[in-house]
Amino acid sequence: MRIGIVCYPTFGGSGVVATELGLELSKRGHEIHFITYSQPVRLDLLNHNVHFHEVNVPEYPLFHYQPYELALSSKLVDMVKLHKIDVLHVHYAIPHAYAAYMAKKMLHEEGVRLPIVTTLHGTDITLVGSHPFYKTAVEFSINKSDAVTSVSQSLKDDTLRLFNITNNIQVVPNFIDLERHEHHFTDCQRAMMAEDNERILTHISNFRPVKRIEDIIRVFYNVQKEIPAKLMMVGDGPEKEPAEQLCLELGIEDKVIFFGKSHEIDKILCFSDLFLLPSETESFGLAALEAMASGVPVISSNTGGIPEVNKHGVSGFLSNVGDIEDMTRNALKILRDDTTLDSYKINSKSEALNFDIHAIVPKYEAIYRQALESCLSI
Ligand code: GMT
Repeated sequence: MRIGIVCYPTFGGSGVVATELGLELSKRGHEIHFITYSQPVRLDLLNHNVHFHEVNVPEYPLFHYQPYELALSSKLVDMVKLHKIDVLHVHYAIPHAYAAYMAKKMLHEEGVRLPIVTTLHGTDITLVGSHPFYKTAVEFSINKSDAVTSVSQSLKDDTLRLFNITNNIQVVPNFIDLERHEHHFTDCQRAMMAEDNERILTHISNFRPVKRIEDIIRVFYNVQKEIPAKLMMVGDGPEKEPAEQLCLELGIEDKVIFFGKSHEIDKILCFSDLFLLPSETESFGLAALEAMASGVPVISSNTGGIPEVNKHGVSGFLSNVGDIEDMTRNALKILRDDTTLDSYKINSKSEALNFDIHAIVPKYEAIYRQALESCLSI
């Protein structure tokens, strides 16, 4: 199939999922066309099966807001016609599903049928999409998609609760390329980060308020009072500076390393002992799955789709949002001795097997085929 993929090209989870999906589909013989405003961060390999088409939005002083949806839907029409794209898969409803619907309608005028598959990722539903300013358009574009998927059962439930949905939503969980998370380096270079007797705790995110960055610092503060430890903070966003300030106030600035955005997530996870994800809401928690695939147990909140990924008492522990004391207790339970830590590491890796890319991607292929058949039969 020739498949168009629309996503946010940044470090966010939805862009990562879309990129990994496209790359895997290309390995399975499909021709992939990424259509977005810049080259996705994890897309470093363009070849005869993987193409990138940039959406340009010319600046014009009359516009207070530059019309990205308009530019995107025009580009979609042009690319679908030029490359004979069979199906369009849009990740993150806003504004992608809406722009895709407009493109579909324009193409229909020219006798071209284009099925649209929309994948809901989380904040497009829970934080942004359900806002009264967007809700009508988001609901419309979900209902008008030829197929809709959500990355967890929890997100599906949220979508049905928050919107008037007349379309079927299929749950297709996020996935992981376990091969990529096998550590191929003989030395993780752990010694560069911490002393032998120190545990390494890690957090990776976009440092938005929803990630509850302060909770991470406070859990770590409690942990390092009990056992020698270091904290690796990976990513960037509005909560990074307040977090650095808090570390200074607590006197733990020497024990916390702020990396900023990194392309070396696998190396960082390679020397990590524990991953912290205390989010306010999380439709899935891809970062937790990436940690587990690298054999890193997870201390997380029990919100949204996280319990579908992190199994309490197996791959780590779940606590109520904001329960710093419970998260501290659980972290210490895992980190207290090497034998216990090793058993959680093994468990995390085997839980990650449930999300093997080779088992999940065929589900998307089946959805594309179904959408294509039903769209052509109308
Ligand atoms: O977590 C973020 O803030 C980024 C956001 C995104 O859309 O890129 O992530 C969402 O999609 C990810 C991939 O499906 C999920 O793993 C994250 O849980 C979800 N984030 C939230 O629901 C807050």
